[in-house]
Amino acid sequence: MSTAHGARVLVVIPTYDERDTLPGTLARLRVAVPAAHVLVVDDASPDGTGELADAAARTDDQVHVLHRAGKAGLGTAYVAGFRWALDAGYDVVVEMDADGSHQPEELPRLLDALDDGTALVIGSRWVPGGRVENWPGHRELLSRAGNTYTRLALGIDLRDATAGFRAYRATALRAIDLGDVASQGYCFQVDMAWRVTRTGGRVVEVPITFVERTAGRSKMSRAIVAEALWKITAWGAAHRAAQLAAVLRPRRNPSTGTHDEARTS
Ligand SMILES: Nc1nc2c(ncn2[C@@H]2O[C@H](COP(=O)(O)OP(=O)(O)O)[C@@H](O)[C@H]2O)c(=O)[nH]1
Ligand SMILES: [Mg+2]
Repeated sequence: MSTAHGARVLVVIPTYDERDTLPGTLARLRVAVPAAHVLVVDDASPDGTGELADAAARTDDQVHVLHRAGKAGLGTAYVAGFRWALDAGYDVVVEMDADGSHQPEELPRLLDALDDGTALVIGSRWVPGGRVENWPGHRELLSRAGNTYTRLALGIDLRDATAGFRAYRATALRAIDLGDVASQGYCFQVDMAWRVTRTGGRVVEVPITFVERTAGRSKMSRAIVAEALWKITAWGAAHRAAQLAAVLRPRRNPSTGTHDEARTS
């Protein structure tokens, strides 16, 4: 139930057609972090992943399953998992893919980095020491370019804001209005990191080795990339406009009660 530090940890694993990858990931996770509980959020996978998860839950009371009616996207699957975790009173909530790209053996390092002063730990491919294994060149290019664009557009100092291997403090999730998070895919990861930052939470990146899946299929699509591009552009523009408005806003002079001239510095 609890880690060496006494925190109750729930690992949320969203699945859609992962029958070839989920059992191995679950088995490795239970060995790597035996105290952690697991919640599989399955979207009625046609390949029977949900039934496999139910079978695991029947023999292991630390494994739980949330069934949803149909494929509704990674973002809403995580939001549903986060709500479940907060209702059940977990202290730490982990995001992890089913497909083996996020290695359960690296989770203890993420949890160790989640100290009292940290809201979110991101397992990062693009900090020194982080790397990818067997990832197609076009995926690496997309990830690197997407992260550079995100950093410039939003002005956040994260090397891998789109990464999906993460540990949140429950208090950091409670500080966010989850009902307001409508993004999917990569955009969801950026959205959450940015929300944590704006609510004053500290975000830390630790290096990981991301391993390309050896079974099953990626659900990444053009629509997911397009959503990330237009939303991050819109958020960045709104953020810059708000910053500019704050600089230009007339300031009240406390001694005279009158407004000073607009300042630009
Ligand atoms: N529940 C749920 N899980 C999803 C959905 N889309 C993707 N996933 C899961 O999210 C994780 C990451 O997806 P994946 O296709 O590997 O994306 P990639 O790593 O960017 O290629 C995997 O465990 C998928 O099964 C969805 O719509 N619903
Ligand atoms: Mg994957």
